[in-house]
Amino acid sequence: MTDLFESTKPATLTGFIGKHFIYTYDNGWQYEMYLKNPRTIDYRIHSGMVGGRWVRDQEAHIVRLSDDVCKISWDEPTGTTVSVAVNFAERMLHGVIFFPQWIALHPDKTVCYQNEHLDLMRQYRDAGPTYPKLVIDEFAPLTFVEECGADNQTVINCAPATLPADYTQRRN
Ligand code: FER
Repeated sequence: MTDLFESTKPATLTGFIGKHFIYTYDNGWQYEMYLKNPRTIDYRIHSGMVGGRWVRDQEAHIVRLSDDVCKISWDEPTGTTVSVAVNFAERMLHGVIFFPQWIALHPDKTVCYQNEHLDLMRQYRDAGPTYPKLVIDEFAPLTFVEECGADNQTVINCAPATLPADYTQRRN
């Protein structure tokens, strides 16, 4: 029986935890993710259907697929589910996002600092409609990657709109 609050294999994740990266899906949607610890991610959405949304301390399932490749999967309070496979050697990821129908109809309802609206997001989720889901399947090059260490609260700590204009333009 897997402990619900433990990563599957935390010892295999040392090369991935602390990574902070910015990426733009081939459909133009720009995202930013921080692998906070073996069980947790923070993120911001800079553009796209739910641009402006940001989240801290989302529980996630993070696994190592090779020395350079990990997979991050999670179930949002909104009912959106996401699975992202990241290849740090090739600086490329592939994400699949499964949006409930209510978000496809009213994406603006999820554009907020989610941590302050968790109960509302669960109410929206339970009210639906859930189906048909909107499935987004896209590759994204990583345009910026840095190491920030584990459990760093300063990496994702403000809304996307309050960042300097050139924040997402940094390339490395
Ligand atoms: C991602 C793809 C989708 C991502 C987050 C989402 C942080 C969506 C989240 C949401 O709308 O709830 O790569 O990375």
